[in-house]
Amino acid sequence: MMGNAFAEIPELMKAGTTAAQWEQVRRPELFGLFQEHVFGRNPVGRPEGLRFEALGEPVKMLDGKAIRKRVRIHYEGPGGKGQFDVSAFIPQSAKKVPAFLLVCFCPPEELFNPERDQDKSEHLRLPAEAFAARGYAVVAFSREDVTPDKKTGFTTPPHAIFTPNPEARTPTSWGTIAAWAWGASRVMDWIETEPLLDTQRVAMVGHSRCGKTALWCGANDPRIALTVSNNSGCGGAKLNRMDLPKSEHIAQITKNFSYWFCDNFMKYADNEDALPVDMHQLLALMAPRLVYVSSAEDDLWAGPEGEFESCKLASPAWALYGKKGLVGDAFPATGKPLHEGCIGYHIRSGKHDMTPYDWERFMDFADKHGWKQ
Ligand code: GTR
Repeated sequence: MMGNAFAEIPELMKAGTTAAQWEQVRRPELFGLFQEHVFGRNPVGRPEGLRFEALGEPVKMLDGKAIRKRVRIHYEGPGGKGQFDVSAFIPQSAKKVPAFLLVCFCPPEELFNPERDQDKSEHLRLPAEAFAARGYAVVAFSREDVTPDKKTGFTTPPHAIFTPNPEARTPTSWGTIAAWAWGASRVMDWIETEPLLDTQRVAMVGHSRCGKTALWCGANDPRIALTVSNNSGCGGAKLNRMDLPKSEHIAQITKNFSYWFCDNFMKYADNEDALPVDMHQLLALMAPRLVYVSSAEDDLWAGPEGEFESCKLASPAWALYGKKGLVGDAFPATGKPLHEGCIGYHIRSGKHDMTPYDWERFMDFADKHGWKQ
């Protein structure tokens, strides 16, 4: 794999595949390959005893332009009980509000702190005023609240609840990204109970390792109408078979973060060509729903060209439904988003991050595809 050339990319589908064949045969086959070789199989979907506890009364924010609600999600299974928290920032509106379901890095209660003061955490990069003005809610949870970002996480919930004996893990047992994505679907379960939110217009969003999580959640959960992966790179939107020497490869990600994936994924370190799938096929699992991929110019570790090529190669899945995937063949200029088709893409200047610029583009894309209030 040299000089930006592609190694042979696994085919998305055979010529002549129809939408029905895609849904009944090819999509399930691809989904199964991602379970078996990349992320692992979830032992549970919506668990028994799932319940939602309101944490206090809703609090007004931004002079009453929005409210913040806090909720604790409780669940149980063979190995005991688990819980994690959600913070929802919901603009005032006469109509049901579309929402971004955000898997984030800090405790969610820090994100929409009604005082919005002090610390340096990611909440300062969440443009609350813009969300309120444009009519978008943000429902956030912290990935570490679902399961810790370390290998020992397999001995804590939800792994310890649904796979109680870590010794019994197999090469296809779910990894940490799959558990985070499972947590996001439980947040979606809560969203479905919240009358202020528009359950038909929920976008799953994450940055970096959480961008990988967003993609796996979108592939698993058909209720996610738009999946946004920001700077997701290796194990996310970036094609593994594209030779981008400065970007992260499977050998590096499995050395540092083996537990994010199922054990089978380790087999593909320095052996990308043997992996039966590549990441354009992950994006295609979302068809005909909306997908958005965003890159940053200085984020060579995530491989912007590889993220873009995935969008191009996934696009025939949308054609099966008479829709357009990515519209635009050439890698776009920085700051010139591609928003025409059902797959959106932009690259901004700057480093690995998710900034107000990125959020504004996600909202532009959603607006363009009929989510504008
Ligand atoms: C890096 C990792 C990337 C990306 C990033 C992040 O260290 O190599 O794959 O996920 O962490 O999540 O910030």
